[in-house]
Amino acid sequence: MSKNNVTRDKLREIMTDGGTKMAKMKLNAGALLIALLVSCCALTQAGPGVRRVLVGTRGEKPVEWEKLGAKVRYRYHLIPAVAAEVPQERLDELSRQVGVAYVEEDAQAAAIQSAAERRRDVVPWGVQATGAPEVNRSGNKGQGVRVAVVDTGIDYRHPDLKGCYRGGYDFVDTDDDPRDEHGHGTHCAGIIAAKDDGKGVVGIAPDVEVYALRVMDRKGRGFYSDVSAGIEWAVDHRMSIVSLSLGSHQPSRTLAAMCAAAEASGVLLVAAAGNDGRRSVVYPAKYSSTIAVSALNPDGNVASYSNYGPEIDFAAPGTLITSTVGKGFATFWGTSMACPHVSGAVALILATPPGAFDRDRDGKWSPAEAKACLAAYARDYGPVGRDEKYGCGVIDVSAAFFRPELHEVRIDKVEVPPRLRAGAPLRTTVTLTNASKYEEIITVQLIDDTYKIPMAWRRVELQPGESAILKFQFPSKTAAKGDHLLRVEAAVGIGGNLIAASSKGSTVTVM
Ligand SMILES: [Ca+2]
Ligand SMILES: [Ca+2]
Ligand SMILES: [Ca+2]
Repeated sequence: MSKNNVTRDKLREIMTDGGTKMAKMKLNAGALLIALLVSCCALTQAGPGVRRVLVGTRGEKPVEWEKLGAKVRYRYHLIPAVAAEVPQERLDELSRQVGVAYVEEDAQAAAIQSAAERRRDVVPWGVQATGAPEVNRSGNKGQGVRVAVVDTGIDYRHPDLKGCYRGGYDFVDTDDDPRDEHGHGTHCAGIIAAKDDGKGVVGIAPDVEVYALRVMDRKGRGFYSDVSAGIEWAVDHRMSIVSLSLGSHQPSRTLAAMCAAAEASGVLLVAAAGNDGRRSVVYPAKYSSTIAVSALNPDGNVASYSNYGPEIDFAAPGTLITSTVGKGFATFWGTSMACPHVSGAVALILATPPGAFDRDRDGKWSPAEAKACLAAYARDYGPVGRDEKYGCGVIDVSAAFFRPELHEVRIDKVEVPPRLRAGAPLRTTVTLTNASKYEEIITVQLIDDTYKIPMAWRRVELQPGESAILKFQFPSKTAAKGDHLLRVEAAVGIGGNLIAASSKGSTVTVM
C-alpha cells in the first residue's frame, strides 16, 4: 500500500531529524502509522464480492460450505471454528445455518512497531534491563525452551538467528518457508534469541529454539484467521511460549477462543499492548489468556505511545531497541519490541525448575505459575502495587532466577590448626562445592567471629558440581591470646544482593 510507504518514509525522515520536538513528533508519526494500519482492518474482502470470515460452529451439525459457494481456509481443531471465504450475498444464508454459532469479520492485526535510525550495539539496553546477562552467565540461556514468534516471519539466514531457528510455517503463502519479507518478526526474534557470539547483538535467551509462524505479509498486516492458525500450530508442535507482537482494537470470538485454548493446554502467550497511547489495550493482549506488555523508555517511564489499561501485566523495554533485521541491525520502537523482552525472560524462567512456584506439584511450569514467579520478582514502578501502566512492574529475570532455592553452595571443610603460637602465620584451608545446577560466582568471606573482624574475601567461579580449595594465610602477631572462632561464609552474589548460602566455623586457640 503506497500510502503506508509514504508514511513510513516520512517517519524515517522525522526520526533522523534532531531537535527538541523529536519525541513529540515521533509519537504523532507513530500514531498516524497505526491509525492507517487499523483503518485497513475493515478491508477483509478476499476478492470481488467475496468476504473473509471466521465462523463459530456448533456440535455435529454440518455446514453446507460447498452449497454456499464458500472456500474453507482453516478448520481449527482446538476450537469449534472455521476460517472461510464466502460470497458476500450468501453471508446471511450462512449465519442462518443450524450448524453456525456466529459469523464474524476476519479482522486484520498489525505489527506494532516503528523504525528509527540504524545503529549497532552488543548488549542492547533492553536486554541489560531485564537482568538477562547475569542469568546467561550462570549458564541459563533458555536451553530446551521452544518459542513461537507469530509475526511477519523470520529472516533465518541472519548470522545472529540461524543458530536458534528451528522451522515453522508460512500461513500467508501457505508453504513451509516463513521467511520475513517485512523485518518486524526478525527484529522480535533477535530480542528473544540473538546469538551470544561477540558480534551484532545478544538476545535475552540465546539458546532457545525459535519457530517462525508467518501470519503477516510484507506490509506487516495479517488476518486473525492466520494468527489463530499460527497459535494452533504452536500448540500442536508443543511450543512453550507464543510471542504475539501484533494486534488490533477489533475483538474476535475466534481469536479469544484460540488464545484461551492455547493457555489451557499450557502454552504461555505474550502479547503487545498497542501503540496508540490510549487507555485501551489491543487484542489479543486484552484477553486474560495472554500476558499483556506495555513499553518502557530507557529512562524507565512507560512510553507515551504505549497503550495501557487494567489488562497490562508487565512493562518491558520498547523504545530505542536495537535488534536483527534482514540487512543487519536496526533500532525500532513499539510495544512490539517490549513483548519479546517478556517472551525471552519467560524462556529463562521456564528453563529452571518451578520449585516453590509449583502449586500443583507436577514438576512443571503452568502459565499461571510462571506468571506468578515473574510477578513476585518484578520491580514495582509507578504507583505502589499493580497499576494500569506498568502492570505488576518491570520483569527482573535476574531476581527471579537467583531465588535462593535454585542455588546451593556448600562449605565442605574449614581447616585451621587447633592451636597457634602467637606470631606464627595462620594457615586456613576452605573446601567448597557448587551444589546447584548452574554456574555460580561465589563470594567467600573469612571472619574472626570472636572479635568481629573481617579477615579476607575471595571470589570464585565454579561450574555445576565443581569444588575449589582456597588457601589463606595471615600473620598472627597482633592477634589476642585465647580462642578465636573463624567463620567462613560462602554466598552466591548478584548485582550487590548476596544470597547467603552457607556458613561454617572452626576455633583456633592463640597461645
Ligand atoms: Ca550476536
Ligand atoms: Ca506446575
Ligand atoms: Ca506499580
